[in-house]
Amino acid sequence: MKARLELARGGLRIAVAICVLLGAGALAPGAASAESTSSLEEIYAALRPQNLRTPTARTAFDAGDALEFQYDLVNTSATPLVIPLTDFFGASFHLVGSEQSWLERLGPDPTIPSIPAVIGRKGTWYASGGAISAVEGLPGNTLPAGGVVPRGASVFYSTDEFPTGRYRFHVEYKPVFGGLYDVIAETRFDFTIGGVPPDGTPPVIDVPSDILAEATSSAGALVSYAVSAMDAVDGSLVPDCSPVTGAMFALGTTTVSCTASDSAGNEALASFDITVADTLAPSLTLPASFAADATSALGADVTYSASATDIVDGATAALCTPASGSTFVIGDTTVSCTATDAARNSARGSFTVHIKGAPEQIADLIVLVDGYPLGKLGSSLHDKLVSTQRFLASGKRQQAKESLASFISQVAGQRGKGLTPAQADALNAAAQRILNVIGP
Ligand SMILES: [Ca+2]
Ligand SMILES: [Ca+2]
Repeated sequence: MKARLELARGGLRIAVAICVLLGAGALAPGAASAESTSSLEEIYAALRPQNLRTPTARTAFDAGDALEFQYDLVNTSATPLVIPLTDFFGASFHLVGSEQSWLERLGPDPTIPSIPAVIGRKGTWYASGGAISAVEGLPGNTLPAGGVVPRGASVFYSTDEFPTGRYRFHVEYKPVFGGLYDVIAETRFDFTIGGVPPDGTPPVIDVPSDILAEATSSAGALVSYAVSAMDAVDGSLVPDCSPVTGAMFALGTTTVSCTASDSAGNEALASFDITVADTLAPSLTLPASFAADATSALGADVTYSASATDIVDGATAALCTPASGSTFVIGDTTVSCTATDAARNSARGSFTVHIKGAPEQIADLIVLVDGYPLGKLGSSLHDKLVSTQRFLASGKRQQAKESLASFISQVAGQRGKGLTPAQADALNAAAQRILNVIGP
């Protein structure tokens, strides 16, 4: 099959010839009848264009030379393709696909001045002009895994029009099957026009300075970076880096290695380090300062809750002095706490515990008594507590204890009378505790 298409664009004459070359030996003739035929989807999915080349293996052309290209359709699946005798409609089977090709001028200046719209950088030009009947002769044959159907797609350009330089010719092959299958596979070929000297200089990769990132979990941190590469001939290139930008980087230092290759195969390497560290201290959770009543002359046993969490380490011990459960002496005690993560970042915090001695507790007790509606009892309970206060203030402990004992005795006598049992019990408990605090 041979199709010829001629296009005229801006005075440029382009002739395309697409011919199918049935390669001798590429196809094993037919003992396929015993095998089940491949589905169209399998056939279209397996065939890919590869090995784009010029017939004479030339990669360098002079102005005026005809450019001609060939490629192969290769069975890229791991199993043989068994081509059916008839197609979906019962007609003689043939593959239908389309080819799309374009020419790209490589290097810092991608323009081809005299051929503006047709073959600009990435400008597309449909070499096939649409559907082609590609593989006549295949029905009933088997194409083994890796087997090739040689394809000739010859494109003739008036290379007089081309600036000297490096070029890349692309061919896309798009199998078409009722719109059901829509995959494009590409092959490409680099060549020069006009005696361009070989490019022996690799690209230059621009990598960032070493990066320090804060860990956001025990897994490390997601870190993004920007890398670029420039080649004197090919222009801007996209480097290939590992680990990729945006990846999770573990705690510690990871070297990111980048490579970039130009169209002449010169490779550049560059690297930089990403260090993920935990520099943030744990977060302490401490109680607010609080007060408690002494239960003896020694003070009171106090328990409290202190904890810490760290972004990286999770729950972290909070170490406090005095420890929870210690006996706190009467007066103010500062509890100092620290929490240290595995990276030795420390957080510090403190709170105050105030232990009330006898005078303060008596003052509280007076407030309590004064809050009760005592009626006939009048101020006798209040007065006994005030006396106790005065004796304590003047260092007369025995008299203070006697006054407080008298208070306790009156409370007991009024239980269920001038005082409710609950009131009497509360006053008695406080007074007994104060007695303990005053001591022997
Ligand atoms: Ca280069
Ligand atoms: Ca930390």
